[in-house]
Amino acid sequence: MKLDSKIYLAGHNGLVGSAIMRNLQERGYTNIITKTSNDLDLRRQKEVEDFFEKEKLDYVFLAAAKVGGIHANNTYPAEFLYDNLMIESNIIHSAYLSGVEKLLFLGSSCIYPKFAPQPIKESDLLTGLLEPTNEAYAIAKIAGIELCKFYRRQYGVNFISAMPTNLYGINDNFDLNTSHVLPALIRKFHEAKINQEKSVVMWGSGKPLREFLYVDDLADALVHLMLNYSEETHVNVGTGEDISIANLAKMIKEIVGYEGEIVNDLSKPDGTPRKLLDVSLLHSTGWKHKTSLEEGISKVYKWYIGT
Ligand code: GFB
Repeated sequence: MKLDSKIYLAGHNGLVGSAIMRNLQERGYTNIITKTSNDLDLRRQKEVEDFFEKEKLDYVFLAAAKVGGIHANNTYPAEFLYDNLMIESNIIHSAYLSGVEKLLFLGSSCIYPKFAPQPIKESDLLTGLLEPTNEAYAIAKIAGIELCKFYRRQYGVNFISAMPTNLYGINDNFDLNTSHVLPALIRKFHEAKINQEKSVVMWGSGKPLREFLYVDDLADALVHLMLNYSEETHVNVGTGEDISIANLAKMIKEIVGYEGEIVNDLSKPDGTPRKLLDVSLLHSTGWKHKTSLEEGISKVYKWYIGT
């Protein structure tokens, strides 16, 4: 990828896309193409094919997706399946038709079986049943990986896939109904501190274990893979370390400086008990994360309160 290569960044306004944009700009890339969803609806095949045909793109980062936390996934499975299938099918097929040099597709660690052995290896894909709360999203993302794999096998194109663990960072979604746990808890503790509330509600038992990666580290890994990795196997991207939701809540509570209690809402689902990624393939390509969880949460909290 040359500094003036024509790079299409799909999903540039999102958590991941905006971090990829920062990373590409820091590295000196100058020809980055973006489109808002008003200008280009990625679910419409004709619009996407015409866009690729007209633009003659060299590289594609496929970071556009319908995403959300456990509640959103569980409540809107039709949209999570349909929107994601359409977006990835249209982009991957159009990239093939228009001769894109390399494409990177982004999945998610929820593609793996609910009870996969830990830490989860790339080869554990499709070896067991999925977690029901995010089955629709997982099926869509598995289809995306398989599209890249089979287009590569049948047509010889250089399409690769990366599977990030749970992400967080600036530009995250802080809407309590649709967000992931980390931004939700930052918001809840912050508001409880300001309003001097006695307690903050944590969904579920607090026992599930999750691995969290700072999104700027993810973006750096993705650009690294675009530059250095061209194999069929999708690559797990994570830190290799996890934490219980209860301990995450304690950490965020401390960083925010809230002094009240944490109470459980057991009517909310726990989801997968654990999804820690095996990151040895990623490390073998020469990349490792830099930001510790505490440091990352502090950065996001500072950004959230606007300092
Ligand atoms: O981050 P999260 O929504 O998604 O929830 P998943 C992680 C855990 O945190 C669950 C608990 O056990 C939640 O019950 N939790 C505690 C909370 N308090 C809260 C809260 O206030 N808000 C939220 N959202 N959770 C998603 C998948 O699963 O992970 C997606 O649904 C995707 O498909 C994404 O893979 C990365 O980690 O359970």
